[in-house]
Amino acid sequence: MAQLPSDFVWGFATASYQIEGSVAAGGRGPSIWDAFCAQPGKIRDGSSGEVATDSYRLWREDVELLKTYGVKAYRFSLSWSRIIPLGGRTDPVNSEGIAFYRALIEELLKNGIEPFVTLYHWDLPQALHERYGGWLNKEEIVQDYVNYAKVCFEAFGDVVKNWITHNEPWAVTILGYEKGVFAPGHISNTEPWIVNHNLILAHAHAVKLYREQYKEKQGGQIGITLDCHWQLPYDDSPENLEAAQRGIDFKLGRFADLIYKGTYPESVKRIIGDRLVEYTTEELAVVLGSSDFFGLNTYTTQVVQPGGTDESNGFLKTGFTLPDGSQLGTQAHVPWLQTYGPGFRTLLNYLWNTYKLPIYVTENGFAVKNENSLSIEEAIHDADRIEYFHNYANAMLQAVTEDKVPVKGYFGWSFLDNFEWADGYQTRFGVTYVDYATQKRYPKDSARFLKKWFTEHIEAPASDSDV
Ligand code: PNW
Repeated sequence: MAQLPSDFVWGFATASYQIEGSVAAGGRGPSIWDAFCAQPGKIRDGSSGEVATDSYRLWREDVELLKTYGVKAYRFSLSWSRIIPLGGRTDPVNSEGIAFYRALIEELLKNGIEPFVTLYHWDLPQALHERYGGWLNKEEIVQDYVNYAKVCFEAFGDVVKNWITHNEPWAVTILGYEKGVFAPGHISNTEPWIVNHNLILAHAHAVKLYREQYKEKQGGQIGITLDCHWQLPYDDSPENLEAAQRGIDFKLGRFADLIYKGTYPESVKRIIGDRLVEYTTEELAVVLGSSDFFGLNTYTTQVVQPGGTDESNGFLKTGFTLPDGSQLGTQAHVPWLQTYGPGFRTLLNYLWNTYKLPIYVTENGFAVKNENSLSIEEAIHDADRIEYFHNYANAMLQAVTEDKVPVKGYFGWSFLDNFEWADGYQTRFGVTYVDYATQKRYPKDSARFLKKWFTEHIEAPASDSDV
């Protein structure tokens, strides 16, 4: 049977604002998500991350559960405003916040679980947003982000060997500053490109700092996580093939081509014109090559054609219907997701051939349609999520063993049902059911499925006698 190499890491992912709760405890300062949730109408069920899965208090129990899932690694994010409540480089560091994450990291390591730590999963300190416009202010935000990163490298770098600077800049720029559906809720056609620039610069300067001052003595790696849906042309006509490439350029290339090739994609230059923020030569020198690996979040494939009205995707019509009228795969609870493993395999090949870096799949997962209206007993038998993971895990296995794409790790999204941003608590992505009334956790069948799948599909380490 084909297998992944013995050093392949796998586990589950979460993010601070989606699970921690205790937003006012332990000295934490507010983030832009606290402020966004407080505005009426922004979150579908009127909820917020105020309690979430209560993991700030239940973290020991969470680590115990992770251990029973047999994971090798756990990806979580640090809350910037728990560590520096007001966020800035001259603001005080909160020792209680540091102690919280330190204890979590040590507990993971004690249980043989390797931490993958995201510095920024969207919860900007509200104070920085109010003080100078947050991500819109290059001079300030780059320095403050780098200072925050430095505090984290100092506090945790002796035990954390895997760092992710940003989670999905696409969501921050497009959903936060173009469409206004994520914090801070801005609607603009210029701001996304300013934020695009500043996020990449902040990332690149944090990586520069890590490489110059920490990498050697701490021995870790650092990179960025970008997200992409594979873009499947509706058919083989030249306009649809061209549209698919444009879709990749607008979703991924706007970040990846800068970081890995030092330029914006041609289609982005053509359509956005002088709203693109040019990089100075000095800036480009810091940005180019500023990631040790390719961090990938991916959930689905879109069928694309030209002729749409949405500039943010390069004017494409996107859907899931194929020319014969059939659907690509099983529909999830969220409208943007259907199951389609072959697209994942093609995407992994595309990334390897284009950017030539080892890949970590830092998120991949599925929300079962209407899971929230089922009883707990029904919900834990999550057949559609198992079908999804079965498809995607096997597609990845083929990419690694047959196509020779160096995928080094895989994280299912998510460890727990949690606060699904603007969807609130109605959309459940977890392999663990969370009963929000009691905060009790119930493993779903998909958690057992992945444990078994990875046990069977990772090679046993070479024993002494083989050496
Ligand atoms: C990711 N889309 O976000 C995030 O990293 C997670 O925090 C989140 O919970 C998870 O996916 C599930 O949504 C996305 O509109 C947000 O295509 C939006 C999209 C995709 C991913």
